[in-house]
Amino acid sequence: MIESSGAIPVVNAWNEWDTLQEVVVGSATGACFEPTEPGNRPQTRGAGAAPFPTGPKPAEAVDRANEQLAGLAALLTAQGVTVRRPSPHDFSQPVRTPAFEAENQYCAVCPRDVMITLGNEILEATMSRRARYFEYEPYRKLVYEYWDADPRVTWTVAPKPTMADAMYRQDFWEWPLEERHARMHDSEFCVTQDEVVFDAADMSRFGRDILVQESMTTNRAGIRWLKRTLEPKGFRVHPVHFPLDYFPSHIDCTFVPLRPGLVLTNPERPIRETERQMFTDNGWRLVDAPQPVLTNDDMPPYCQSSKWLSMNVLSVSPEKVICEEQEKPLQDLLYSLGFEVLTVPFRDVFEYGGSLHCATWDIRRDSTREDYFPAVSYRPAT
Ligand code: DAV
Repeated sequence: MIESSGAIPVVNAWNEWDTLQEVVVGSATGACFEPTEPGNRPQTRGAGAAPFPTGPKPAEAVDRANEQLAGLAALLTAQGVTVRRPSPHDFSQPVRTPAFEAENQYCAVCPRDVMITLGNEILEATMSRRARYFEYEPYRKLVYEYWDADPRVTWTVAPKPTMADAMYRQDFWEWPLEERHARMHDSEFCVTQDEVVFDAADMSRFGRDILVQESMTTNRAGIRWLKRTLEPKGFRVHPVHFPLDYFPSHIDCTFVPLRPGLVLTNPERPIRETERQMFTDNGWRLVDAPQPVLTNDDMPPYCQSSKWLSMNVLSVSPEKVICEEQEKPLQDLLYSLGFEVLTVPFRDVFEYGGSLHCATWDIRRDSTREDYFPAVSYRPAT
């Protein structure tokens, strides 16, 4: 039974770094290969590689990932953090709505993509892909438990988009790289602007300020919905862009806050100059991550994410960060910045699209809402 009488509400997280008390760690049980659909064209890595598989992942790949997820859960438990897990879900079931069909669903490895804690509120994202339409389901039992346990907890579900063919821009996948370069400031990707679309992992929390990346998985209508929903609650929502990332999806391999005043940045994906100013004007340091140990070609064959999963770290506190075991150059940088660094092996989770931050959803941190950007030029919702 969850305690509800504490000074800190059962659900309480205002940023990405304060001392972690309770977290959900994902699970690979029942995972399937992500199907090809208008919002996703998964490809096996390597020249002349076989077509991308469909249906359930092999038991051996699931077991390896689950072992590493259990290792992360054990490390967090040893740090005094309460760890929760998703409910079993049959991802091999097809999805059918009046507007579309998908041959199977995906997995519950990355709760970060779907669920976000914003203060004392749980928000379920719209999602952007058909196979992930019902991905909130493995987390609903937990949501009800938190919601039942403490009247201070609120729960918001974003409007579900149709995910009909017309919601997607099919030719996006055919654009040559030169065209992507020429259009890098347009922020037009595989989802059109007609419906509200966002994945939770495109957001990053900085107290009363929330960044939202415009991406393949979050459109401008999605950002507008977030602004209008969150600003009356006292948040300021800032759209951000990383123009050199031609396939942006989720902000947590690109711009990763580690403590007040410090963001780990991706040297190949600088933030738009005008958006950088909010940080420099408020005395924040942006520190580039070192090159990852793996190249993009070395990533697991079925992994659809980039080598920058290296910087997808999880903060246990403003002084302590969990980093993938083999990422020594990043560990050295974190030591030099004054962090205690904990490590776990996590490579076998990469083919499910995420590393340590993606595979978790922080429920409670010892955290209050603060203003880390007193000098900010800010445009409210339109
Ligand atoms: O850099 O490939 C991966 C994000 C996974 N949720 C990248 C982004």
